[in-house]
Amino acid sequence: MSSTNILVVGAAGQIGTELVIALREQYGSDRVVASDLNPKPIDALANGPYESINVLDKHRLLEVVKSYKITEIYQLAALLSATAEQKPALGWDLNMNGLSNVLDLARDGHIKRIFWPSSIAVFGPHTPKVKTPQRTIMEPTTVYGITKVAGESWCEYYNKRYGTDVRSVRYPGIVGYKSNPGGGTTDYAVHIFHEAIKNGTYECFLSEQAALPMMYMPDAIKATLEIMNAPSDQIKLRTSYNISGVSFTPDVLAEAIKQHIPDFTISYNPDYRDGIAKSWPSSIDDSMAREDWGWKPDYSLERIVSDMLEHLREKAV
Ligand code: AKB
Repeated sequence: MSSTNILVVGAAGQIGTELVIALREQYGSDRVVASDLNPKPIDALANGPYESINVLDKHRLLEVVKSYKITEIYQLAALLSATAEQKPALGWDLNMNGLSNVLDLARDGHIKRIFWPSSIAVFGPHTPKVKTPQRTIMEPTTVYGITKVAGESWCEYYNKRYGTDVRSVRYPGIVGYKSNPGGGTTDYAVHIFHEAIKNGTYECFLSEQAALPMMYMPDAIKATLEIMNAPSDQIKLRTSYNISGVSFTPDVLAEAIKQHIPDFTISYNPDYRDGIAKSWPSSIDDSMAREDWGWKPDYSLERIVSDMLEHLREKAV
């Protein structure tokens, strides 16, 4: 019988919610502890153990790790790109010290394996934009991106110095219907679907040509589970792997939605998030993830759009 006991920190967020659902399917609900700041779980997390944890409180983290005999932590608690620009000091503190606290639990022998997400935000305006390679210029202009570059090196340092089994992927923008994103530059690509169904129109905070790498949630969950389940010797990079799904502009996404909702209209009112988007790649080369642990996405833009609309319509009735 598996002796894996999992703690997901930041479980009420966009990816955390769906990851807990998938992990509970794989390991059984009792073995996956969801945690977030809220004292009570959101509905989607209520079918298994839940603990209120602030990842900056290392004593509380250790208490929960010991009481559930946790072996693996998925550390997802973070301020995303847009929110961190509003609160840079908190962004730095939460994103760096949250990671450090979890890495220290592994260094000190309390847990065996860590998943920590990096992001396309590690790249910056001087990075080659198209098919951005795994190893290239990384000069991010956002505090979020800076914490992700530093965090990647911190993970690699712990792996080399203490043998910490930490694994990571650089998520692009994630599109999904079960949970809502919060505080990201790529969030428009989820909001647009909700507004298309509810009001038939959407005002976009990015400009129409802001091309960004994106991925459907099932692919993001698949990548996360695959990298965590891969044999350790296949994980040759202990910084973080580029992974790629699809790439599109708001304009192209709107056109794809119009194929299903012909009257749908979009208007553009770009704000500071457009500046962030312009500093990021438009597409990603993920050949190292493909070679090392067999990564391959399943969803095209057309499939994402029809699946999103179908599920959101079902939810609306
Ligand atoms: C964000 O927009 O901040 C995130 C990300 C790309 O990491 N979705």
